[in-house]
Amino acid sequence: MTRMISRRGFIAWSALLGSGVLSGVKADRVFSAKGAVGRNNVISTWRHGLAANEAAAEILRNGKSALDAVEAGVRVSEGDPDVTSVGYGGLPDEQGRVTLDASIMNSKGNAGAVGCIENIKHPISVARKVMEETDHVMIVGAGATEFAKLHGFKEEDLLTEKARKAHLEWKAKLSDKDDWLPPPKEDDHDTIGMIAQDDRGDIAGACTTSGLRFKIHGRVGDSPIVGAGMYVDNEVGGAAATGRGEAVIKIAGSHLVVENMRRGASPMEAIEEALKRIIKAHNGNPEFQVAFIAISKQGEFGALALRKGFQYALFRNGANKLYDGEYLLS
Ligand code: SD4
Repeated sequence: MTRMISRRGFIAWSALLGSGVLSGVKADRVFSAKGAVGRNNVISTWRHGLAANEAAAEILRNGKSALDAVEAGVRVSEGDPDVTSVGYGGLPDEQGRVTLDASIMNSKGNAGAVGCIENIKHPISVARKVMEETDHVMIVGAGATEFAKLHGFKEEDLLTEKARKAHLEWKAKLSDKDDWLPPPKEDDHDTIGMIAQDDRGDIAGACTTSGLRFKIHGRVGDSPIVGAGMYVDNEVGGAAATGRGEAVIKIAGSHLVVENMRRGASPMEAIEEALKRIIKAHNGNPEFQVAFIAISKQGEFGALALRKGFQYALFRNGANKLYDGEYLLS
């Protein structure tokens, strides 16, 4: 059943957040007044977004740009071996190879991305190099690793013992009943998408992932595709996605969220409309998770998922908190 978040619902939702009732979290005014440009705000996906937000906030406190903040922020998840869907420690593809996707976008509308890169721990920084050192947007596969090495990145084995064992176990259980894209378990969707707004009100975004576990070798998801996994327009806002990348790519999800905001939708309304496109495209009942986070230029926030279980981390007014995401399908 689709839960309707009507305009009235949005008002009630924001009132709940304001009163701290929702998720048992004491939230201050999450939605700032229209016209008031937010300062030093960071939103990111999932629980590991908390540590990533801390790193991003530290950069912002030092007066640096939203771009520096999102890069530093998501690098924390990339470097954490316990985060099994991002960077080092990410679960491998069907061949046991860890292949990573990442994209970054600055407030000037420039973007860089890498797809299916191997043996490089911080693909987000390679994506930034693509943006700043070339006139290309995206480099993939062996070319991306080669590009990274030429720019001084160290080649290293990213397959942890935990990830290797998980792959072996998956292989041992292989049968013709296996689904290449099985429904998510709670801990399967951990891509980090992050949108930050700095002291000047400028917005930047980053998204980095090892993608779907045990995917077909060479599969690239939404995360490195500018406009799908992440998008920023500094006049309007930014958005990032997590979950089933194929569904996000097909609606150019993050771009759609930003364009909805351009037409006057709040971040929550903008996300709801995008998610409803996915619901419609899957006969009213997509059997997977997708969630978006968004920040508007005015410093408003939104985070919404198709299904229960999504969490996001929000750094605002000096406080960094984890929230349970609202969702549309029950
Ligand atoms: C992908 N969107 O590769 C990513 C997966 C993901 O949390 O978000 N996991 O499709």
